[in-house]
Amino acid sequence: MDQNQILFDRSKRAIPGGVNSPVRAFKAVGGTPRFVKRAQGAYFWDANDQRYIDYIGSWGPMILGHGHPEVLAAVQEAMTQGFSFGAPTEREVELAEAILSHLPSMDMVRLVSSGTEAGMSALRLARGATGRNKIIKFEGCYHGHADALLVKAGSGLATFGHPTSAGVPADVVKDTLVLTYNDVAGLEAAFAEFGSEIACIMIEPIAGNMNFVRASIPFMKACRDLCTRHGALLILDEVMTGFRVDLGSAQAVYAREIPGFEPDLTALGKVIGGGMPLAAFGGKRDVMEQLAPLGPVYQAGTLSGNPVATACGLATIRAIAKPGFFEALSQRTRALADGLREVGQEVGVPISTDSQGGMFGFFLLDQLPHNYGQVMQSNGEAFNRFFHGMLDRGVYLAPALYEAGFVSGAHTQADIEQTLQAAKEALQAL
Ligand code: KE4
Repeated sequence: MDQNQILFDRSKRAIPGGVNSPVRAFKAVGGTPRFVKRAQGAYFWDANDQRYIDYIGSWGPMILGHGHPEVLAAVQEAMTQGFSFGAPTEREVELAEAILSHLPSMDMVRLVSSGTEAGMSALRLARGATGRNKIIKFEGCYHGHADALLVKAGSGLATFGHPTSAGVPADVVKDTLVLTYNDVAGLEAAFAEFGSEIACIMIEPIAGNMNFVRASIPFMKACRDLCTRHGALLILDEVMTGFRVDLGSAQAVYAREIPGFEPDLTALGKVIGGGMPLAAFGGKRDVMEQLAPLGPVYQAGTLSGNPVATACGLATIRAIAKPGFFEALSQRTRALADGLREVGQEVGVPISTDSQGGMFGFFLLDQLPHNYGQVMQSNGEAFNRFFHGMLDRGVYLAPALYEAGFVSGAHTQADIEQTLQAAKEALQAL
């Protein structure tokens, strides 16, 4: 009997859809979700004790691999001192200082418990600090499930969004403008029409929720310049890319191409928690000091800065900051991305790929897409067959064509070679 199916049937009686987050249900790709029994390094074992090479890594947090000894030891030690206090601790300060030491754009940071909370709080702060209501996001970018951000593009170019979810009143999204990613003209037109009313742009600098789509240099420069010119704030949602694509996050990648580039606010999550519920948002002092208890923008959280989660995050950041870690991770991830493209060429299936640091993406398209519409031209059926072909060969990729993939410091060259061999066989069987 398939223990995954048994658990899935049982779970569906107690939990909606059998999962605590929709993407885990395999609805996009079909089939039975794998219930993870345990994980170690680059691998996890499912309820049938089947081993998989894990390219999800909890959707980004497990950059060191599962069960890294230094992280495990730090968490075990922290637990013996107490699980949660609802009072400040030194380790929150240490983690805040560690984050700030790698992100020169940030003067201050506030810890929260999820990426949704980070994005939602940064958005409220931007509106509170500017006194404006309108916000700009881009189709294909996901910033968590706060109401104002669950929006799809309106009918026309600079029209306001419509809710993507039931339960979100139209009033809540009436000030959310959804534009096309990498469309400089569309962004300029929106600022020409609404500039003095726009509180912020919120953008994934490398859109991992479109699998892997980079903001072009001209587009990111336009985001920065238009915000500066019109008194709006630029918020980089680096929940996925933060400490994942570079030790300085994606903003460091863009600062190497755009002299002086800095966001006003950044949302972080995933890696900075090392797998525990911890996220953050931060930015310039004059903006951050608008937050309670100093300023008028309220934001709070019972488990914010949780002492066990901060131990996990701090140990993770210290480990990835060691000399050579990111160079080795980037090289291994690039080898996977380049290898997938080469295997596609070899078997005659066009695959375009890209990677930055420990994050990669691939598309069953002969060209890398630059926006959501182009991503969705991918052959979903072929992707699903490829996904299951890889799963059957012990390789766990993201169960949706619009999701990114993640390599950890624990993935070996042998794992990459095994993955590429599996990809060749899975593509040949398409
Ligand atoms: P959480 O609330 O799920 O911690 O973070 C929300 C979020 C915010 N911003 C970005 C750029 C994100 O990628 C996310 C969450 N990412 C998804 C994966 N695409 C998490 C997986 C899931 O929803 O189960």
